[in-house]
Amino acid sequence: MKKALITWITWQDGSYLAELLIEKWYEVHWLKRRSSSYNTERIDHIYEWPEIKNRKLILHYSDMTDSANLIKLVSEIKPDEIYNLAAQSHVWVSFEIPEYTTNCDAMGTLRLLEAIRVAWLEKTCKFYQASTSELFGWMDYNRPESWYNENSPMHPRSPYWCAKLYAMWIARNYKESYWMFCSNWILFNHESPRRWETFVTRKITMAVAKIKLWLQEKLYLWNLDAKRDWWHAKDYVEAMRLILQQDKPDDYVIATWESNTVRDFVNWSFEEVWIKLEWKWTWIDEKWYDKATWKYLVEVDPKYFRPAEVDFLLWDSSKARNVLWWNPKYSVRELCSEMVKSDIEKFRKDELLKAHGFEILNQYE
Ligand code: NAP
Ligand code: G4F
Repeated sequence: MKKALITWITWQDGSYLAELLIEKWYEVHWLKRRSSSYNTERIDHIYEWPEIKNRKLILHYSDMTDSANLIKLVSEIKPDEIYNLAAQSHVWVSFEIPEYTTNCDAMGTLRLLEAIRVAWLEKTCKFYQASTSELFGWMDYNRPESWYNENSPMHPRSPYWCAKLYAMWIARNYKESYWMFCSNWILFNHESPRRWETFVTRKITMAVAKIKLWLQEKLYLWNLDAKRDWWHAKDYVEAMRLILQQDKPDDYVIATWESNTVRDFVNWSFEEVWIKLEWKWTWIDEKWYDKATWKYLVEVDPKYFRPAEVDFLLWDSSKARNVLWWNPKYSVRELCSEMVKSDIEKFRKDELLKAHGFEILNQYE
């Protein structure tokens, strides 16, 4: 049985990856940092699986800022594969806490690589680093040849991306210096019902669900014209696994070639609940109202402005498709629909629970 170490599975990618690796008969070790509130709702169900009786999902307390603990764990577990997913991954937040973001995302990766060396696992342990598409900064809309690939020049535009750039290069450096198996995966935005609540897609689908259920009045956003290549996180974790099954380490761009605006995602989400939006310019910004009721539902709030923004990127992921035979299965509209439905379900249950207690909830389920 292969052993995998995933640095954190409490959120989106880690939870899907843990499911996938357990299905493939891995012994999965996962790291969790201490929290004063429960944050394991995305993985609690795995412990209920019948398969888990014969397979293993093992928890260890740790933190990417604690070198001694990482060395101890890697030496004890002796994993065959490490998937480094832990990060302070919110771009806007990284402008507020740049030092912590660098400590966790950049130095944390270095600590983990050193832990592999201290444990003498350089030749046996494969290392996967979750890198990000926005390392490349701007692109020229009008020049298709400027689509980015693994070798394009980089220009990160936030403390988070600067930290991720370091993490990517230190992994490349350890590959060249110590002949370690280190692969970087340069990812575009991937989303799901398990996405953290303040990323734009989940913020939108949660707001749409709450507006539909009369629990919220308006949704506040900012740059509605920003374009992203959103795809389902389930498609992406399959690529993660494939990257570590290759004979040689390498870096891969993972993207889908499709790009849509935040505005599109807002429209699709409201369409899921049969609300048709119409927009209107005021003297300062735009507002969107429900065509049927004339109620304003979406507005711009400058609070969310970023000191530097990446408006648009296009990616060339032909290497991943040709070498890994990776092809996404979900479309962006399916993703949006799944997220809205899941949020409606979630808030309905929460409301039932509040109103009638656990007895009714059990009947509902
Ligand atoms: P996420 O939802 O933000 O989850 C990040 C995980 O890192 C959480 O489980 C969090 O644990 C943990 N973490 C944060 N600070 C930590 C620390 N100091 N020590 C240990 N763990 C810590 O991220 P995601 O969307 O699943 O993405 C996974 C990885 O892919 C991240 O490295 C991200 O930067 C990268 N990535 C994601 C995307 C995307 O679109 N999703 C795109 C490109 C790259 P807690 O639960 O304790 O907070
Ligand atoms: O959902 P976002 O916050 O994601 P962003 O900044 O693209 O970063 C995500 O994807 C990266 C990979 O491409 C990852 F590296 C990173 O860890 C993270 O997972 O914002 C998407 C776009 C941005 O242009 C943002 O300015 O939506 C715009 N936006 C407009 N209004 C908003 C909002 N973003 C957020 N979070 N909240 C808003 O109200």
